[in-house]
Amino acid sequence: MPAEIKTHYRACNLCEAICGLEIKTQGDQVISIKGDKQDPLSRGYICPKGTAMQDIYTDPDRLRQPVKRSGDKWETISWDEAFETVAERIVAVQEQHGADSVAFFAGNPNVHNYGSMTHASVLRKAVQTKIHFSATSLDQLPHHLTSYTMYGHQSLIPIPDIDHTNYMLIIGGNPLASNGSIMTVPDVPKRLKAIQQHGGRFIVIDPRRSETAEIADQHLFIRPGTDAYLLMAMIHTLFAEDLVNTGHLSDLLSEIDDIRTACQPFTPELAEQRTGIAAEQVRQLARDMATIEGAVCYGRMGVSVQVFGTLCQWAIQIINILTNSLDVRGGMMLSSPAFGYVKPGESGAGHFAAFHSRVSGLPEFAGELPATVMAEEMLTEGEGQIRALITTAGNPVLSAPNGQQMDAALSGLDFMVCVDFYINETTQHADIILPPTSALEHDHYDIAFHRLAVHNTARFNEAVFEPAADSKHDWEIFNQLGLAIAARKGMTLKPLPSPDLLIDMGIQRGPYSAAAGHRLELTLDKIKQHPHGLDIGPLEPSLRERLCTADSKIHLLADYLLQDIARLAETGAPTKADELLLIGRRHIRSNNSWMHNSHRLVKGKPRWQLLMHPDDLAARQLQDQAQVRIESRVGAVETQVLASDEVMPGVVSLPHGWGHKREGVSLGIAVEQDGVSCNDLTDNKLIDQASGNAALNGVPVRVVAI
Ligand SMILES: Nc1nc2c(c(=O)[nH]1)N[C@H]1C(S)=C(S)[C@@H](COP(=O)(O)OP(=O)(O)OC[C@H]3O[C@@H](n4cnc5c(=O)[nH]c(N)nc54)[C@H](O)[C@@H]3O)O[C@H]1N2
Ligand SMILES: Nc1nc2c(c(=O)[nH]1)N[C@H]1C(S)=C(S)[C@@H](COP(=O)(O)OP(=O)(O)OC[C@H]3O[C@@H](n4cnc5c(=O)[nH]c(N)nc54)[C@H](O)[C@@H]3O)O[C@H]1N2
Ligand code: SF4
Ligand SMILES: [Mo]
Repeated sequence: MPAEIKTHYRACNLCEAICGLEIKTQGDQVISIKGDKQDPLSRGYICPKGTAMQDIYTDPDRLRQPVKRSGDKWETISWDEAFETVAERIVAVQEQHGADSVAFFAGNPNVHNYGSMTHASVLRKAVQTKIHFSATSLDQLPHHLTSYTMYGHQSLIPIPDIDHTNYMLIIGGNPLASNGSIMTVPDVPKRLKAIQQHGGRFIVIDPRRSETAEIADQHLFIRPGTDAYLLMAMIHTLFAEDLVNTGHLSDLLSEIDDIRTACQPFTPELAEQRTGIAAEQVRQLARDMATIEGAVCYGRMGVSVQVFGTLCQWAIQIINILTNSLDVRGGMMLSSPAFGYVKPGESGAGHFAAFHSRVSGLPEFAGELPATVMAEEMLTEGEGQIRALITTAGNPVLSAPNGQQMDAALSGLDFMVCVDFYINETTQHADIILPPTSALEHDHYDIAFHRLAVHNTARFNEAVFEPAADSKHDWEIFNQLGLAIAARKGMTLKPLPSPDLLIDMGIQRGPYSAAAGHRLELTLDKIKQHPHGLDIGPLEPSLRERLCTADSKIHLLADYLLQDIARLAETGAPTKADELLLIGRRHIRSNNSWMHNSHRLVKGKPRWQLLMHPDDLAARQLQDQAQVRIESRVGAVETQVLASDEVMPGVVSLPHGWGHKREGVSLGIAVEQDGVSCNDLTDNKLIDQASGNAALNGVPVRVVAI
């Protein structure tokens, strides 16, 4: 008798869209994965990566047991031996070189895995180092610093009310490929079309005519890294044309005149020179933001991960504030999650520049140093040099700038342990790899992305499959490794209970709990009764009650921002004659660096080529589809060029996360793919000065024939 066919409901945790999935299984086989039509947030939407969840589960290259490196080979070991060895080595390094000689790097999937979010603290308490890095500083750090500065908490991040907006200005985001970021917005194609159907518009500003730009009402090319001029000129225009309306937030704002003064030099004419967008067009964008009710300005990777990332995110907030678009329907509002609702007195607000990195003197934020300095902190001798590394769900060799330097730095460490289930470009340098269960083997509640969603929902799902025999979840690894290290240090440390219990406690203290007097009286058990997700309702204005600043006001300015505005004023026109500016590119079938081992995702035409405008090809006498050499300050790669008028002249685009074809990587399908790593070109010294965030977009490169 064949096993019974079962239907499971589970949110996808690969990207920020958290789509509901309907998964049919038979025994230990997945039969089908479809969109869950009853999920109130995703409404049946799914992308090709959701279907590929099963490939992670079945992947023969995925580690199921801890492995230890001996020479070029990997040897399977028991969990006990693995934990004991790691504890012994970490403690030995710390005894010899000090507590801060051990560092952490936490990668992106931690944020998509609730047990990693709840339990990382146990391991951190045991290791007790001050040196932490994560993918945050390759990504959204400017958003956190801006929210910390203006609203008093790094996680009070306003989200576009996309379902009710009449005008959406999207700068440096490509939700049609990414499915949204710092905006959890599954089913985004339909949601964008709905803006147009109800008579609204959306505009895209991007150096590439992206998939999103393709369906927008208007697309404007912009020279990479120059968005700050555009945004400052929009603010300038709001003042110059007397369009400022701070509406219901007026009593919370003081420094309006200082903003007027600071933006004075940034005229639309200057913006035109720098960005390539006509001055009159810049004025029109400001006028539309000011005069259309329910308008919103939103910016993502393209404006965060560039040389003026923080200034851009700050200016976007200011534009929303000055046009009465913050905390109003159709503008930007805070999500109100059942778990992790930020209100005054909440922990984790953040802190900034409490200490600086040893070699380059970059500031910490919320206890983390910028990932751009991680390699130099390993390679530069002296007191405080990093000698050992713990990575959790991260692949910095492919994801951080100057990948060659990172590769060299990792290979010189005294000890490295990775909590990861693949032997990839980064983990191949480990002494020990501790593999957690895969997503379908554990339960799930999304901690991070309900907090950033365009509509309030809550969803808990049970594991689809029993975890494999003798396997451990990420949170169990954190607990047990933490305890092993603590024991060696003679510390007493308590393990944390399972994540569902912690989530339940948080929900019962949250805004929809009985304790808060809410009619839903939410508990985790109640949420479990809605396996498709519980609809809590649309975003509502709530900023006033939730401001975490000491004086409960919005802080429009800070010294570091004024310094950065001065830096912008002093910055000249970019690029030398033969230089091109390199930007990234995401594709719906790719997920950062780690989903290229799924045949169903990588099959078909290649997606890793360098896009270049035909005029730029002609100027260099290059042929379409030729092999070219791309050179930057830090490195060079060779790859195929593809002629495309999608990118503006002077700009080339290469996606990140490729470059698997190298010695030591055990990913059977990924190593067959031809792409190179974009981050072998991006520059660890090219940063957003204000925050230390990497500037992975707008990197000067030269492209030459081979
Ligand atoms: N040039 C350029 N570089 C970029 C970007 C860009 O746009 N351009 N984007 C940046 C951004 S936004 C980000 S977020 C970073 C991402 O940078 P990283 O977080 O360093 O990289 P990922 O590719 O997400 O790698 C994730 C790793 O986690 C492992 N993993 C997956 N799921 C789990 C799990 O559940 N548990 C554990 N323990 N491990 C797991 C995978 O095997 C893989 O090794 O890259 C950044 N780098
Ligand atoms: N399919 C897929 N989805 C993903 C991911 C993935 O790898 N694949 N990664 C996830 C992660 S970790 C993140 S952080 C999000 C990112 O989500 P998004 O920010 O929406 O993703 P990107 O596609 O990187 O969009 C950035 C856009 O900025 C443009 N750009 C580059 N430089 C500039 C500039 O200087 N100015 C302006 N105005 N635009 C510029 C690029 O051309 C690109 O279209 O996506 C998430 N979703
Ligand atoms: S958009 Fe795709 S990868 Fe992202 S959550 Fe939905 S199904 Fe998963
Ligand atoms: Mo990211």
